[in-house]
Amino acid sequence: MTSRLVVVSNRIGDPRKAAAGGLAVALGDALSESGGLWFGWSGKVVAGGARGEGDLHLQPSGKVTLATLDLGSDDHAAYYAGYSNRVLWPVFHYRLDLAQFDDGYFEGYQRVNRLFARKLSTLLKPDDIIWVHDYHLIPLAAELRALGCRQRIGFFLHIPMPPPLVMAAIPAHDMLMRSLFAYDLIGLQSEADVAHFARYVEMEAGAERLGRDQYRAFGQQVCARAFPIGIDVDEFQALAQTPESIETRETLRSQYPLRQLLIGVDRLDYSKGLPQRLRAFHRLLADYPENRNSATLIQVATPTREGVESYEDIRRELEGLSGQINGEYGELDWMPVRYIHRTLARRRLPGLYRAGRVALVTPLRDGMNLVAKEFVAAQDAADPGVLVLSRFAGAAEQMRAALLVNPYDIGATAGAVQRALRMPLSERVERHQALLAGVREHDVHRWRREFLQALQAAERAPG
Ligand code: GDG
Repeated sequence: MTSRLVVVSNRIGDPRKAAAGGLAVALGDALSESGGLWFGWSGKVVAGGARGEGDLHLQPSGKVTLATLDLGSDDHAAYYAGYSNRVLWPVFHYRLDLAQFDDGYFEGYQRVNRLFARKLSTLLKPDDIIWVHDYHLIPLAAELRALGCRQRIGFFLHIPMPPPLVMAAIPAHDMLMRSLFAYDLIGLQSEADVAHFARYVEMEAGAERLGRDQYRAFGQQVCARAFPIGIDVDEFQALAQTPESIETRETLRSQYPLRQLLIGVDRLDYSKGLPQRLRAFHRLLADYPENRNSATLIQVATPTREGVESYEDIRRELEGLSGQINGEYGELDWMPVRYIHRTLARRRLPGLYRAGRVALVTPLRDGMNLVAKEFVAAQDAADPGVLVLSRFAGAAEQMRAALLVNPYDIGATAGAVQRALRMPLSERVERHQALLAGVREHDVHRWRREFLQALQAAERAPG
């Protein structure tokens, strides 16, 4: 590709630092290969009202230039903590009950998107190719077009696209969907997401379908397709060979020689189904007593979005549930739940995954879920662990060889965990081979390559 790649995302992350988040991990891998410009919020909040202004910092980092903006405190509160995390995140994860529709949030969201567009437009070259990421920045292309930008602009949504009538509950849903048509390409995680998008634009905007993945509405044309995100399998397997990873696995194995480890690794988010998972584990101990004094759940719940009320609530609920299970079933020498509310070093993750007999990846709704793929990549192929995966994770479309569960069905999930713990070696190997082949096939390199090829090839919107 000859054009320069410009990536825009809310946060710019160094994927090798401890900060968790599938987006930072995947984008860091993509950009360090191709070079270019990475533009986003600096992570710094400066005193100030709703300024719609911010200082731009440029910093070279290898082949990539990092361009970051500080945000004023009111802008940050309305755009990030407000509209992004109290409206779009819950609604796109089907949690209308948690959404707080507030006009001030929406105004801040638009103001910051306009600010991003204004600052970014000063850095653009005519043949740049621009790749915008995620729900924080849906209106960015429309704002850039208003400033005269004619470059190709693609958008990738990392979280689910909700069904039309859930989307329609957002007071500004028509404006959000209309602004998606300023892009040349919309990438979604799964076929289910594409179906929701297609139904929305056909029902609510009278869109015309032009061929398999072209849509025409609001006087514009856009291509929308599924590009399931993946991981860098070789990089993750190399990480499994680091001393920290090996030490983590060996320590866990020596501490729990007679025990079966169940592993969960998630941001502490209500979309991840953590209370339901703990209830299913409780049910496992209650209904299948042979697991008492044996099955141990290590749940890492990485702190995230602290200060947003619904996150405080889920944290309290989890602390209560793990205390309850440990109180009821714990012995002097065995605690059923190890609940860790901290971020682990990334180098320790493969060792943790590999020590696990079973991984519990049971979100109530998830765009994709990279933990499921990382778990599979980290296993010993000769004696692999078993993946219990929610059918509501985007990953379930590809990972059919996992034990798929409905995480709302506590009894059935406990039954699947019981089956996973007792699965014969031959079945574990067979399922793992199928899963690993899929994780390799749909890796992060393919995701990036296919998205960028499709963006290059997208028919230009008129204008
Ligand atoms: C969004 C979508 C989509 C977790 N705890 C620690 C840690 N992690 C890492 C995992 C994994 C990443 O964070 C989490 O990725 P997920 O895909 O599970 O979830 P989200 O953060 O919600 O990401 C999601 C993704 O975007 C990509 O498109 O799959 O559906 O919601 O890589 O390993 N990393 C470290 N310490 C931890 O404690 N170092």
